[in-house]
Amino acid sequence: MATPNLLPKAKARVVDIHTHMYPPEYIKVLESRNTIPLVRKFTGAADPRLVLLEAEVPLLESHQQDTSILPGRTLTRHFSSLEQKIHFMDTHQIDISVISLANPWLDFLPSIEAFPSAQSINASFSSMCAVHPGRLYFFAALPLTAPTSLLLDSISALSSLPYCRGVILGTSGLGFGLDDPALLAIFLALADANLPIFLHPHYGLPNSVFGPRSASGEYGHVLPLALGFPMETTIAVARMFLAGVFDKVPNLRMILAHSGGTLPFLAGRIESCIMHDGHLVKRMKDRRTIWEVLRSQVYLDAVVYGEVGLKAAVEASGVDRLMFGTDHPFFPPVRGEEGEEDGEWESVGLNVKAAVKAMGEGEEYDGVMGLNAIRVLRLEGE
Ligand code: 5CU
Repeated sequence: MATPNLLPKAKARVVDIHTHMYPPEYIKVLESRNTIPLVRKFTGAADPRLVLLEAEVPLLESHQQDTSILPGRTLTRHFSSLEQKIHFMDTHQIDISVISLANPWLDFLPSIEAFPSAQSINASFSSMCAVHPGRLYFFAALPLTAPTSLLLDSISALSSLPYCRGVILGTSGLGFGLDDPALLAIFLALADANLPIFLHPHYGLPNSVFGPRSASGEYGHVLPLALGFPMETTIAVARMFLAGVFDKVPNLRMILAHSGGTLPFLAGRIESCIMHDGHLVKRMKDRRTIWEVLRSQVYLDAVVYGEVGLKAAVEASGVDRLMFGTDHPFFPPVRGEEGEEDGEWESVGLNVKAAVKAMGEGEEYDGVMGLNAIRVLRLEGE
């Protein structure tokens, strides 16, 4: 059953900056695969399943013996259908969406395939945006495994696409993370092109930290998604900060998924650890603090599902740097009633309620729900 009166309507326009799609050609690739990420039909399930995460591998391997818990999640038409995206937006009174390819993007493809695939996916997103001008924009796929010269050309091409407003990146970089000095040229090019990075997790933490009961599926997706994802983002940004990336590329702008993982909560601890490490005090003596970086180069989405986390995000980055998101098509209703996915989603309602509780329904709420994104991502007037 749909939750009634889910969204207090913001007085200004509502923008969803964290909303994913897998274009049909990407789903075809997943269907052809035997290792994660993959799409597969399982006995006992009406719809194919999308299996993405390393944490899902143990269940994928044991499903023949035990079919009571299926690996992955249902691959609904919400993942690839433009019509469904617009229906979801209308249902939740979302005026504008900035769509992005979901994890794990093109990380699993050989570098020779990743670049043309990104071009095809970005072309698909451009065409989708053109069907609904003013309602859709996109963060482009940028496969860092491709040769740097191709990536630099592609960044310059992306900056002139009418609906492209940034790029979505995972945390793996060229295999050594985002503090790899080899990435500085890419970061500089993105900053020069005024294309922010939407940083999104995928790899989480090693399965061993979650234990055998999580591996058997007993704890569902709670540990990898609720804890592994945010820690991954936190670690990636902390590494960039310690490497001085933000000081070396002062115009680089990053939008962090899930309200920055745990950064707003842990920034003080990061600062304290730096201050108490003689070697870092010397090496980083002219640095800005992580608090300063959070308030000047970082934006956070408001996908944290609770008032306390959202207030921490507001305190860390400033209410004018926070932007609403849904994480659609992940986290659909689970009760499984016929047609329920076409109604209102509780996962959306949780983030809206958190915003109302954290900041009331005045100007700050309108900013977080849409006006900040319109300003930061230049969503006006195409
Ligand atoms: O349910 C999941 O695994 C996910 C995912 O993979 N990516 C995402 O953005 N949200 C949830």
